[in-house]
Amino acid sequence: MRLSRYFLPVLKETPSEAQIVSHRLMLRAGMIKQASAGIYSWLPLGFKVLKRIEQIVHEEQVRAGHIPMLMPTLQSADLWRESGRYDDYGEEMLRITDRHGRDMLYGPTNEELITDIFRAHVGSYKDLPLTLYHIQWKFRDEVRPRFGVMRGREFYMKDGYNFDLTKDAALHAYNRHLVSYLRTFERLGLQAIPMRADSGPIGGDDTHEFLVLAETGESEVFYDSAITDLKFGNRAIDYDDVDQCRAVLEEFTARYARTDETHDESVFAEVPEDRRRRARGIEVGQIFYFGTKYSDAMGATVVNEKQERVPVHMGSHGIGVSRLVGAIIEASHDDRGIIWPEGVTPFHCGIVNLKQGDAEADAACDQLYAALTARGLEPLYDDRNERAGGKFATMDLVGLPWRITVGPRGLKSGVVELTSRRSGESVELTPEAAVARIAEIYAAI
Ligand code: 5CA
Repeated sequence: MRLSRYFLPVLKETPSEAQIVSHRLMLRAGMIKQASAGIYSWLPLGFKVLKRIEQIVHEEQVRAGHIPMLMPTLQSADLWRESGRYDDYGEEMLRITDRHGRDMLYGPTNEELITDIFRAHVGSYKDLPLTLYHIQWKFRDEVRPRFGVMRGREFYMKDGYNFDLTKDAALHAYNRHLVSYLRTFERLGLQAIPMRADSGPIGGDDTHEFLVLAETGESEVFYDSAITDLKFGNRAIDYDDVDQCRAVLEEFTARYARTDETHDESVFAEVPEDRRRRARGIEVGQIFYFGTKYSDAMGATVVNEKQERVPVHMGSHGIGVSRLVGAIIEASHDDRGIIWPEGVTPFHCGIVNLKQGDAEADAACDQLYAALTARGLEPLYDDRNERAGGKFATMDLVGLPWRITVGPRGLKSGVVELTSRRSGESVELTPEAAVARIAEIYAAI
C-alpha cells in the first residue's frame, strides 16, 4: 500500500479523553474513531490488525477440531426466558422491540442460541463430541465503558460451545480449549496466564480467565512468579489426546494464580514470599464448564448407548478479539508508538523514501515494493512528499516491526537500511538482501 493512497488519519496531538496508552496510540495511529460511548469504527489500519488477530484465532480453533459458524447479533428474548437469564442478566443487556412488538436483544453471549440450534438438530450420542464457535459482535451495556476497545459496549468476541455426553468428556473439551488458548495467545505475541476465576452470569464452578499482566489492567491478580517462566512454545499437541491435554492444564495451573474474586490469602501464604506477586492484568479470554445448566433448562438432550435420554454437558469459551488489539499494544509499545509483534502487524514492513521525486530513489522503492509483494508480503510505502523526520515519526507511531529506508546516498553504494522497530538496530544491505531477510523473518513465524 502506498501511503499517499491510503487512509491513515494520524493525530499529531495526544487525545485528552484517552486514559491509557493503548487507547491513546490507537487514536493517534488512526486505527479507530469513537462512534458513541464504547462503540468504535475500525479505520483501515485498526481493521487490518483486528482481522489478523481474528485469523489466528480461527486457525487455532480449527486446529483444535472446533467448527466455525456464524450466529446473528440480534436474538429473540423468548430463548433467554427459557434459560431464565432474560431477567437475571440485568441492565447490561440491550433490549429492543421490533415493529411487531416482539422482544429482541443484542446478544451479549450465545449460550441460549447455540443450545437452541443443538436441540433442533442433534439427538444422539453418536453426534458427540461437538464444539461449534463463531466470531461475532457482542453488546454489553457496560455502566462505564472505558479504555477504548478494552471495555467497549460493542465488542468482537470469539465464543465457542462444546457439547459432550459426559462430564469427563466435557472436561476434556475444557482442557483442550485451555491448550488451544495458550497457543493462540503466544502466537499473538502475548503471555496470557490462566487464573482461577469466578463464573459470573455464565454459571458453573470450573472457570479460568486468561490474563495479560499490565499495570493498566482492570483485574487485580495474585500469582506465584514461577508461573511466568512457563512457555507453551512449539509443542506437538494431539487435541484428541485426553492425557496430554490434561497434563498441559496441570502444568499451567499448578502454581497459585487467581483473580481477586477467588483469591485466598491463606493459600497464597504457602507460596514462598519472594515469589508472591500482586499485580494487575487484562482479561483476554475465559473458559467455562457449566455442566447441564442450559441443557436442563432448554431440553437439550441426546440418546445415550443405553437408549436413555440424557442432558448434554456443556461449556463455553471466549476470547476478546477486539480487546486483544488494545492488550497487545499495552504489552508492546514505547514512547514513540506501537511495536507490533510480527504475527499481527498490519503491514509486514515499511518503506521510507528519503527523497521522494529523486528518480533513482523512487525507482529503488518501486522495485522493493514489487519484490516484497511478489513474495507475498505487504509493505506500507511512505511515498509522500514529506520530511524524513515526519516519515520516521509516522512509521514509529504505526509500529511496523521492520522499516527499509531508501536514500540517494545509500543507493550510490548499492545499499538500503533495514531497521528493527523493537531494538532500533539498523543494518545496511542490498535491496535484494533486505527483501530476503524480511521474507525469512516472516517465513519463520
Ligand atoms: N459465553 C462466555 C464464553 S464465550 C463469555 O461470554 N465469556 S466472557 O464474558 O468472559 O467474555 C469473553 C471475553 O470477551 C472476555 O474474556 C473478554 O476478553 C472479552 N470481553 C468481555 N467484555 C468485554 C467488553 N466490554 N469489551 C471488550 N471485550 C470484552
